[in-house]
Amino acid sequence: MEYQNIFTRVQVRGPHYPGVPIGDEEMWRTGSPTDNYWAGKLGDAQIGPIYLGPTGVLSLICGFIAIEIIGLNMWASVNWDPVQFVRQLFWLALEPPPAKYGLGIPPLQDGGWWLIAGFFLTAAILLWLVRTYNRNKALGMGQHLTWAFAAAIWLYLVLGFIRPICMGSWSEAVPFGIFPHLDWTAAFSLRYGNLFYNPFHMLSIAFLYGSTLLFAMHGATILAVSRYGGDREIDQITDRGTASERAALFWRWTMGFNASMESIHRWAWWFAVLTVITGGIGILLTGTVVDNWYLWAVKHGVAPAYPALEAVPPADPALTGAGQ
Ligand code: 07D
Ligand code: 07D
Repeated sequence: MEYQNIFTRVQVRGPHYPGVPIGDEEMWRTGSPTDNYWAGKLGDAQIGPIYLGPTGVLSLICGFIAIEIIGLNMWASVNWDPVQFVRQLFWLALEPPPAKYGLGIPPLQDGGWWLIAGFFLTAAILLWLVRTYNRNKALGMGQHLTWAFAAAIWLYLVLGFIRPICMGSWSEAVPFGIFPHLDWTAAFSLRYGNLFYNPFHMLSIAFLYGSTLLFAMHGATILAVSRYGGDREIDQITDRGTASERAALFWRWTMGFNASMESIHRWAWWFAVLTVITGGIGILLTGTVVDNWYLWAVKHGVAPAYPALEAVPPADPALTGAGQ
């Protein structure tokens, strides 16, 4: 059968394939496969069977409990009015406890629900990490996905768990809510003297931007040689005149250097992973080691100091004659 890629209007419809045999664990692989037209537009048209397994099921249950607690608290905050719940959903929040409780257990209505929801969300995420590990292992794969996910979880844990513990208060953590978590992000930056001057925020941004650049370069390069089968990576790696060689030559001719078919994926992995690793370091240092990133930057010659206010008194309009 002729090979089709995502830009053709023909959908790939092979015989359904459940995946390699997994012996005793077969019972966890559920659902008979179906074909979906829209899934076929984006990738493989076959949906399922999915492997849930004990950690998958537990993770979903914990995630459901977390969302339920968050949602019900938000709904309660608009007096159980369903219309206002939907209308104000993006603005509603479940806030962490106020500072007076420190790391203690607060009453349910005053941050207790936040703590419980946080526990279940974290359990869900960690169980999903274990599931990622197990599925990679079962397929004989490396653990690159597990480590990458763990890196993101590092930032998540710094934001909502590790740093609040270092600061001695849950009130330092992020609220649940769409816009409230953005307000928290902006307030955090202001409170600690402008996060732009945090060198780890700078690094994180460089890796984030770098990730989009690498993704664009790699995606575009492979699509550009898909007419030579470049998307079928394996048989293209060593041969002369192949898609791979053209892809490599393009970059060597353009900038004198080219990644290899393997190393480009290492570039991508490291950039993505370093975004959240450096980010987590930056957040962990904030308020614990550095109180004001602007003053830190002035001290280290990164930012210019503003003139001291009292050195430049505002001109008195009565004396300058302004407005007369
Ligand atoms: C596209 C993969 C799919 C994932 C999606 C997100 C939820 C939340 C809400 C229960 C790229 C699923 C969303 C599960 C459900 C409730 C109340 C990934 C893709 C589609 N943020 N953030 C968003 C989270 C932090 C910031 C959007 C999570 C920090 C800014 C979404 C976390 C800071 C902006 C979201 C988290 C921060 C956003 C889109 C956890 C600093 C935006 C995310 C667990 C890093 C953007 C309205 C997306 C937006 C946005 C989720 C943490 C800053 C709601 C789950 C505390 C500045 N964040 N965020 O597409 O539109 O990611 O906000 O740490 O502008 Mg955020
Ligand atoms: C949040 C990792 C955790 C997510 C996990 C996934 C689920 C399930 C469900 C799909 C995103 C959980 C999954 C729950 C999903 C389904 C079904 C990764 C997360 C485990 N900043 N800033 C960053 C920029 C400013 C601030 C990073 C730019 C201002 C704070 C990034 C600008 C102020 C924090 C970045 C800018 C400010 C950050 C995040 C520009 C606000 C952080 C990297 C151009 C006024 C975070 C060190 C990331 C960080 C962070 C970019 C501006 C505040 C590089 C481009 C000055 C408080 N900012 N920022 O990948 O690490 O997040 O900082 O202005 O905490 Mg910033």
